[in-house]
Amino acid sequence: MPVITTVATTSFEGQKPGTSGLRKKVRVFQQPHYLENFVQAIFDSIGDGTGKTIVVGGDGRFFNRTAIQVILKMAAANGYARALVGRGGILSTPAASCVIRKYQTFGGIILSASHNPGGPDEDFGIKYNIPAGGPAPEAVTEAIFARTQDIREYRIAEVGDVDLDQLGEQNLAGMMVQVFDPVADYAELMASLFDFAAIRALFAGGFRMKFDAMHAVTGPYATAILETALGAPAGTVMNGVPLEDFGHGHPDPNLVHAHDLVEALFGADAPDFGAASDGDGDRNMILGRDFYVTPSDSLAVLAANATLCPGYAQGLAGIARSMPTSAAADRVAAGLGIPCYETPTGWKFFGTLLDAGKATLCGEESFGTGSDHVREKDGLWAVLMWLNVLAARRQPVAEIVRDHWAKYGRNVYSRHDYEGIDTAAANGLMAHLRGLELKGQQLGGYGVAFNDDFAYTDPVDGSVSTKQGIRIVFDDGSRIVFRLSGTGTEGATLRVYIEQFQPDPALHHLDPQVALADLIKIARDVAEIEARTGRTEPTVIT
Ligand code: G16
Repeated sequence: MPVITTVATTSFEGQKPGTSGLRKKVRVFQQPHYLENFVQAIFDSIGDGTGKTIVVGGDGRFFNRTAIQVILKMAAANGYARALVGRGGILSTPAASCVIRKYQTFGGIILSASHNPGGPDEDFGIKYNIPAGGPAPEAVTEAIFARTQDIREYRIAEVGDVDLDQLGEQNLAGMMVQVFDPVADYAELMASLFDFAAIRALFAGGFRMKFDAMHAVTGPYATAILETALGAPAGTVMNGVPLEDFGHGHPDPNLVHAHDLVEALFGADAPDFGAASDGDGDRNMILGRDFYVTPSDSLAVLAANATLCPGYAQGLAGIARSMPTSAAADRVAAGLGIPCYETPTGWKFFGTLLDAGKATLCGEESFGTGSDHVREKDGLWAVLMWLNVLAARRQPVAEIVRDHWAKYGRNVYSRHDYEGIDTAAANGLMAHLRGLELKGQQLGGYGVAFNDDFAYTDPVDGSVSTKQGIRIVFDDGSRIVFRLSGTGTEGATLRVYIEQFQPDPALHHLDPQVALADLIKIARDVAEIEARTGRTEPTVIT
């Protein structure tokens, strides 16, 4: 007989979910009871799981398998009837969302620290997604956090481990564990949205691409879809085998960390198209030959071309973007005569808009793009949508983007990150900005229209979120946004977002760092970045 044990425990400080779940160093999660407390807090907060089904999987990083065994044993002890687990413990974040929705489960637990590095000395994370498939809204994460503070016990089944590599059903202390192919349902969904025949024809005609899976979760998905289903030559997928430490890499698809891909696309004999995804497969970076597409522009271009894809042929109900994302998508929405919503940073804020049918496409400057097909951002989906557009338009990526700017104007945009700064200094800097009253003042020749701390009222459920980023908006519509990252695990990361609209096509070719130089200086000065953080330069510029 399996033994269900109730284990006495005491609460840990700081189990507060951030922008996307609880992210900490692996060593923090390895403390006795640390993971168990948080998992029990999830189970206690989401309602009675008796007889229900839960999805479990992760991005394959170090501690993924260990955590999955614990979660399964705790799910069994908490009365769940069934758990769906990706083979090898692998499940990308968008695929988890797909499976949660398709099989109408009681949500899912996803193990990932996204784009943060993995390994014994690196990061781990855990988040709960609701039955609609999306990240838990703030009311749920707050309930989970509150529970972690008064937790006294957790329940776990004292049984042997599940064989995570064996497809099929296994009984675990009375709960049925079904180990399934993590790619199949997701691949089927993609084939229903995009013109696979046209993309196959594109590859058959000699079109060349590189997809950098960064040794993270998308390797198996990209290989199955791009190479097997769509006929891209073997080797199109680079770094396609998921590794527990991502091959010592930092699985963040940006110009700094996806260096193998950047070298290929900006080097001699570059392929036509390049893309990368992150640790858990929800982010994407899009490159053309010798050309980088900002995530903000990518959202706008995809929105403007969406009807070329079968899944979006009926048109879009609306577009949603996070506040720090550029307003390029707003111009497309205006052109299409559809609404554009501005939400706080975090995919969870798109959920209500998608559920209510108010938005079809969503995007964030942080390399996130997605649609109402799931309730997470989706890296490979964005790549396939680009491929569908390329197959239909038969133009180079750079030309498509330049045509777009010529039609709508260019929202010149850049993000400067100051990573790993002292937390007290970062909080002090934000408090300083919050205290400024700049309206009507001149900063470096720019008149300030207003400054505020962004607050959002969800138009569907009325929930209010405050302190979502400092905005300084100038008379010409240019703006600077400051916020602290909610996904880091060490010190604080200051993000500075700089944007200026450029209607003149003769100036569209300018390097954003040059075009935005005045605003960048204003940002550094007004926030007193050097004096407060000791940093003279950002660590990452995208
Ligand atoms: C998470 C959220 C995203 C959000 C990003 C921003 O991404 O899911 O919606 O835009 O964090 O992070 P930060 O607070 O660091 O700016 P991911 O890919 O890390 O899950």
